[in-house]
Amino acid sequence: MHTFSTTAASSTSTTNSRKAEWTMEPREQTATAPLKLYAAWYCPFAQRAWMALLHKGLDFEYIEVDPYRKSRWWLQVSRNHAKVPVIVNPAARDTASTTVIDSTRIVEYLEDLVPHTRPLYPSDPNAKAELRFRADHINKRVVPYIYRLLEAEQPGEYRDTSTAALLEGLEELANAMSQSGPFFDGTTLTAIDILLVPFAYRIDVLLGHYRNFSLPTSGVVWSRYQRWYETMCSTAIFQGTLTDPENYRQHLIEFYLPYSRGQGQKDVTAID
Ligand SMILES: N[C@@H](CCC(=O)N[C@@H](CS)C(=O)NCC(=O)O)C(=O)O
Repeated sequence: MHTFSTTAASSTSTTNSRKAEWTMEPREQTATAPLKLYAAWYCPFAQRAWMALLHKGLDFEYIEVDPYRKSRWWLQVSRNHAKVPVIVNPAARDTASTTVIDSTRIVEYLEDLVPHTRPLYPSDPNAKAELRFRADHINKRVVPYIYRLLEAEQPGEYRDTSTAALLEGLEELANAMSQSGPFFDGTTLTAIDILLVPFAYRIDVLLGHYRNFSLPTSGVVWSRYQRWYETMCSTAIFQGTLTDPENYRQHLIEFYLPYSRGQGQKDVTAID
């Protein structure tokens, strides 16, 4: 059984028993009520938002939903986007409630909310622009190819081109990683680590299982990537998002079986 129910009657709020472990006294939080994170346990995009919340030590309520059930309630919560993650910052005395959709925007929003608490973006505008460039790279040149390769059940051109594009996109990232590490940009964890690791994990677990895919191991660049990946998987904020940690890997594999047969969500495979 998952710690988090995946049946998720869409209006059910799941109060997690481990919540106390994740929440720290917010230093800069503006709203008095906790943020609401609408998420799904298997979703790498939601994992980004969750990790960022943990990193920032913000007080939040985790609400498990089935984003594919387009109930009126869910459409209304998600501003008709109907995808997890969604963050809602409830109305406070002098502010209206705010709803933020899209994982990359959510990470930025959490930074803006508490910029001085364990910053995720560099203050230097040039370094920040560089980080955003890498974030776009992950979203456009890595993520779609993971889903493409996952849905490529039959060997052939689609599978081969997806594999090649994924390797190319990842190698470019690995080349840009700090040489001394352990994080992407050096000694401090930044947004780029959070944006990448949920997908690095799906490459390892899902593509490893369904496509017998593994990354090259030789050479300085791939060793760097591997070291980064192991570091990130061992962080408390990554581990803290693995619902039912001992069985998470297996549950993920089971959940993505339809995807591996070409029956998954299509828009995640789209490329600009
Ligand atoms: N670009 C979005 C993608 C989010 C996304 O596709 N989430 C999936 C679950 S992993 C979802 O909610 N799918 C529901 C649907 O497409 O109907 C983000 O970064 O947050």
